[in-house]
Amino acid sequence: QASRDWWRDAVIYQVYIRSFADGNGDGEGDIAGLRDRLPYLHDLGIDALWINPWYPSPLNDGGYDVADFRDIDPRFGDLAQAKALLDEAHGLGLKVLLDIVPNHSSWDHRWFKEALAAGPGSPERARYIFRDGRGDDGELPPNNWRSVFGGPAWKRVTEPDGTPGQWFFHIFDVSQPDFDWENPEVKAEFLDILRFWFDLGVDGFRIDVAHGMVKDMDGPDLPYDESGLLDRPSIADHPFFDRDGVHEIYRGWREIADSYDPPKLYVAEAWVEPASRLARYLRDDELHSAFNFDYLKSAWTAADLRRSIDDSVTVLGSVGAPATWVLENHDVERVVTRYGRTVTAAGAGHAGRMSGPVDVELGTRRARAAALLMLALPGGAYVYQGQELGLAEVLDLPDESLQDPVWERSGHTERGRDGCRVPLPWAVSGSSHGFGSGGSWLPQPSGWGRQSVEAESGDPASVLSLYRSALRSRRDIPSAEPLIWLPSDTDVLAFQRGASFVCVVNLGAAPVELPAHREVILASDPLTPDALLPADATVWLAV
Ligand code: TEU
Repeated sequence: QASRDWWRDAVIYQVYIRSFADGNGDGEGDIAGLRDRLPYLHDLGIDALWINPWYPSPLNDGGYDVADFRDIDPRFGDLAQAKALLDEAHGLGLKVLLDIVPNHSSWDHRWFKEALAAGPGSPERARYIFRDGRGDDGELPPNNWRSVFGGPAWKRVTEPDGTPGQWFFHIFDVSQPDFDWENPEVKAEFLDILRFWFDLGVDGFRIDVAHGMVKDMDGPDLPYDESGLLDRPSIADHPFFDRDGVHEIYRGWREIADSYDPPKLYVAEAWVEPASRLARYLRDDELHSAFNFDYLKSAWTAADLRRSIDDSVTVLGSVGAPATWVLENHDVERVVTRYGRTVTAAGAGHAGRMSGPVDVELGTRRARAAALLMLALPGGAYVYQGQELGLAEVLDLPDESLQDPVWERSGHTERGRDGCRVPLPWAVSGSSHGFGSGGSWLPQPSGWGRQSVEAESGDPASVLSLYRSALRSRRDIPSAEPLIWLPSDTDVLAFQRGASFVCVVNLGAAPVELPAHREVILASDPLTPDALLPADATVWLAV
């Protein structure tokens, strides 16, 4: 990975640190646990890690409520351990990306406490978005905007003199006040935070809500649907998502990244549609790459996947950015469950969750096929911890264990995102299946040990073995060769990369024939006795 463009076809493994591995036995994952497991990640065959927020935080939103952007939460470790982790990862040839959260802080951040104490009109308040309320006594929020997690996007504060006062704005949880990005102090602060981590040796950042930050606070009231939720920007000229001004910020950030040798990397988490809007972020003087959520949201059909693949390759390619492929992250339902829904589309819900019966066996076959498809496509790919074990969404967490603010803020109508954040099973048996000696902060389901790293490592037919083989064989796919579609049935996707590599995915219900004179490199499921590709399976072929 000596190349400066290592990220263009990298496989990046997402570490949700709180649930990865617990080194100190407090029931929460930590840096010590991650350091112990670096050899596992190295053997898996990934190129880089992206670590979810590990900063001091009350963890109201899993650490996306940051109280100090330049430190580590004591539950996860300290800066010395972070440095040691970076050195060890680099020693194994793994790059490390962190998660930066520039749209908001925690209400425990020193700046926010100062803002409350200093009162209306102060420079301290000007770092956030405070406004007077409507109504005779300012008792109504400044407008009707709602939080992504449910409820109003405004919270009234008590002024230092004890009277009810101004309102502050929060796109997400009430404990996550939004910064005012018009304020030069906010801009300067984040440039400094970027340098702080780059100087420590971090290789890049995943940018949280990269389409946020810049707002038109004078914008009009918004038309909400019945549920009152506006999860995604569904209107043109949205007052707080994907505004033009955000691009200027990234031009400043890119200068900093490019001032290092080798240059640092930025990956945008931007729920922006269509692809042409997303492409505006991906320029030589802005961000390098972005998660492909259109692909994540595609249905398990040849038509949908093909359209999404073509869109990404063409539109992102036209601006010189690599396509990226994402099936899971800490916000969405695990792919085994998503593709295992026997009734789809109905009730597509918040945070990518749906309702309806799940066939885990079917979902697992599709998830295996989807993994081989994703890893055969040109560009970079992301793997969320546990995806390589084929973990399903944990749908039956007890109510009292749920931590995601979505559960509370939606008035208990949405169960939230905890089901994909359950601590990993490392061992067949023992305390929390090898996660750590002190239990696990979310309860693990029964049978979790069968999907542990230990169990799957010894089983050549496991999802883990499939990922290991695929990540190894992927290195032989000519990365510079574009995807060329081959003629196929409507329910089949078939393409080649270079002269010798072919990938075939069967999304139909019946087994299909494979191109002749090819040798099987890897298949997500065994071929039928007469060498047909079964339904919901993918095969890699060589001449
Ligand atoms: O997510 C931003 C986002 O737009 C969502 O996918 C959101 O999580 C979902 O709609 C909630 O139902 C990022 C982080 O990935 C997420 O974990 C944080 O909660 C959020 O930002 C706030 O920082």
